[in-house]
Amino acid sequence: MQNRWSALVDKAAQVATTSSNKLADIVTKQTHRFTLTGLSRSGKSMLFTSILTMLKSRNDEGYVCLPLLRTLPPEDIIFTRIEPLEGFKPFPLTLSLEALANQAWPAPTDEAYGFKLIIRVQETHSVKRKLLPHTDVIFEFVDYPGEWLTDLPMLSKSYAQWSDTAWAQLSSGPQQYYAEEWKAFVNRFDFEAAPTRERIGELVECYTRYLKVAKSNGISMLQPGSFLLDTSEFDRFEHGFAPLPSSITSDISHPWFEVFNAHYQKFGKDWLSPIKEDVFKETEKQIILVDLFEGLNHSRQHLYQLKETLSHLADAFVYGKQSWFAKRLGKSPKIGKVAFVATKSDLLPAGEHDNLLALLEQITEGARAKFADKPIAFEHFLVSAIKVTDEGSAPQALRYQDKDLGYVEATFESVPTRLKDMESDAHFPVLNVAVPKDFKARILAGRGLDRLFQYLLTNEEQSDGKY
Ligand SMILES: Nc1nc2c(ncn2[C@@H]2O[C@H](COP(=O)(O)OP(=O)(O)OP(=O)(O)O)[C@@H](O)[C@H]2O)c(=O)[nH]1
Ligand SMILES: [Mg+2]
Repeated sequence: MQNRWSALVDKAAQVATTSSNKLADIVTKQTHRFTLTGLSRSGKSMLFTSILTMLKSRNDEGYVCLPLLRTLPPEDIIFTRIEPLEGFKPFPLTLSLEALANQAWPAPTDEAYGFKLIIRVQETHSVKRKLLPHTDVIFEFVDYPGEWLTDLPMLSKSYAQWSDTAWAQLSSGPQQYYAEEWKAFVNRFDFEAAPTRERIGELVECYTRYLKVAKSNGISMLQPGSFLLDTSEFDRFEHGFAPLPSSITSDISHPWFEVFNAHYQKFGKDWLSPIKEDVFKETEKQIILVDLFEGLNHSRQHLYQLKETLSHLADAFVYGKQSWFAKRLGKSPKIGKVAFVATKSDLLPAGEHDNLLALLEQITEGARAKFADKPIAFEHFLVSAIKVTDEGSAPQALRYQDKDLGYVEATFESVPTRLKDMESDAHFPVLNVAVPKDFKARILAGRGLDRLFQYLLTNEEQSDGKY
């Protein structure tokens, strides 16, 4: 109990040289920045909506029986406050709640939003309490379109490297079936003719069509993801590019190589670099949200594809890693922490959660292997930002409101815990659930948020991924 805040209030000691009278008025501030990372549709915005709704409910209605902040007894919290985050538009909570009230899911995110959560905690340790009665723990949260994350690795690749990789990728795995039109288009395309604005536009539009079709079919490794966002400020009509066959990318004097190379550089410099600076700043702990259901719903190949994507993006996930590691290694023996969190766990009966967790651990294997030589502790756990299902008549069953708003029951087979156990042509049907009318109560019934907060707030280790 006494040490609960030890990880957070270490800094208090730094100011303990001033007289204690003055210190009684001082509120120590500690800012922790967390960007919940996750691919598009992984559940970032819904999770933010839930966190904010829970906190508001806690403040406005004194609703303390939340799973949230179980590690933080109400008597230790003087207040929680939500404030805007400088440099960011406020998170559109009202819009999200309006959507939910209309039984629709919040819209996909198309730009960056932020908010600050300030938790003023009472110092429980008697000596420190005398000196520093309060500590403001400030969390900065940033939400962003998942497509931006997918693009970050492009910053460390040349156009030719990116193009060759993207071409190889779209020619393999389940995505090859969605790339047929694009490849046929390129085969017919006359690269001898000059790259006019119009012809560049045609090529870029055809490639973007591939990206869109592949995305709607559950493919995650799609670059540039920014082209999928019609609101993107990067003008893909003016400065777009696409991967080209290696016969062209191997000739740096080819006019099409020259023009796409120039556009690619501009994309990196004017669009991606500022996003990386502003949104993907260095953070202390990493939380990576993973949606396993899209893959389960499609095929084993889709899950392998997700595993590959996470591994490709591993460097982007653990952003700011250079200085992050240096700082941690240089100043303290603490190790870095990365949590992989499978979202939407309410879509499965509780009895299947262990299997989902095992699958998550398998999907992250490649990403974790990339950091085998780094001092990082990985955690895996499950979360549901909202619980849209109810228990069914049997342990393997769930009840829910389907799209036609009928209240139905579904019975589940066991989730495959190993990818190789899943038959190659099998898929695991995933519920298509409507947002229930009592969405607010269902947000408060979300699972795993306490675990998430505990992870953010303390340095305690957890031994398993269950809530
Ligand atoms: N059952 C269930 N579905 C969820 C939950 N969270 C999200 N979803 C579903 O997943 C979809 C995507 O969630 P978002 O929170 O919008 O995902 P995101 O990561 O913000 O996606 P982008 O904004 O596109 O990057 C939602 O529209 C819901 O259909 C959850 O806790 N339970
Ligand atoms: Mg979003």
